[in-house]
Amino acid sequence: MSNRQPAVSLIGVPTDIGAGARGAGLGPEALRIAGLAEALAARGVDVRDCGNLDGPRNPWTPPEQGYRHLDEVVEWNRVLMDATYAELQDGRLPIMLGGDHCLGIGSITAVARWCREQGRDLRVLWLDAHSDFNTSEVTPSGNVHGMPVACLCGLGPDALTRLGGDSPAICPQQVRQIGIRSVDQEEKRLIKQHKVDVYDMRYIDEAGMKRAVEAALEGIDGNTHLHVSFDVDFLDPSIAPGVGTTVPGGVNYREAQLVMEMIADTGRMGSLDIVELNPLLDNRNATAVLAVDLVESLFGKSTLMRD
Ligand code: Z70
Ligand code: MN
Ligand code: MN
Ligand code: MN
Repeated sequence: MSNRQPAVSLIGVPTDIGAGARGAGLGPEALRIAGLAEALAARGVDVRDCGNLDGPRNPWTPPEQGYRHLDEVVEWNRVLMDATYAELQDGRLPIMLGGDHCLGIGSITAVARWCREQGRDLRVLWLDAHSDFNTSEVTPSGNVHGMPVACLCGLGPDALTRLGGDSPAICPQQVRQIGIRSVDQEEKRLIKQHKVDVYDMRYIDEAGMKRAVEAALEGIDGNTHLHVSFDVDFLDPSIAPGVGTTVPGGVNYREAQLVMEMIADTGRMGSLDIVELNPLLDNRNATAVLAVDLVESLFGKSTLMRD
């Protein structure tokens, strides 16, 4: 085992503030119980568990002007942005333990700022059943976990698009989405208008996961910081039932392992989100155990010794 592994920091964000179902706030503890820190340590990774961040409770109220819980969403993301930035400054690879996917705004805003300061190129790999590109005008739910990519690209309320000061935090050309199979009607129009690069399930069926990942990783080099935002509903519900919205026809076990192994092979992953795990809907923590298994592959575990 090599010592080329980066030191990692686990940042627990126990909230379902942007979700459509309660329970994702229990995700960080479920991932810990599934042995995330121990699995990474066993691979020679220096692991710091920063514990859980604190933030407002979920008031579970209906949307106001197209957003549910906007003030609370902003507060959680502000706290997460600061924690993520601090770990990056400390030379560590932050792993955000969600929590719902609205938290991608805070983590990626921090990563984008850090990359700008370091002169690094940022590429965001969005592994998800959903595109998460809604705005308050078109959202069917008001749930901010359906909006983080749009917010990061400058579409959304100032409080979220300007979380890090500058807006946009990233541009759509830096994003690659894989596993997509549920996009709302108006959201599709926005995705096309902003030219987000989407490798949906049809692409994966026709071309194969290998081609999808090769295309998504094309152009990265030694100066690239790769941020992986892993929404657990990327996976097929038959293997990952513990998510708020199951969408059939998802990524299977072997495809998921391949994605993670190909990312590991680049050696460029600099930050990671694990989001939307909902232990209340899980089957004896199986989805958390699978997520840990996949993270091990992200950190270089493969069937055969390749190095
Ligand atoms: C739908 C919305 C969503 C989960 C993201 C769903 C969004 N597009 N659902 N992640 N689990 O309400 O915006
Ligand atoms: Mn810390
Ligand atoms: Mn998502
Ligand atoms: Mn999703």
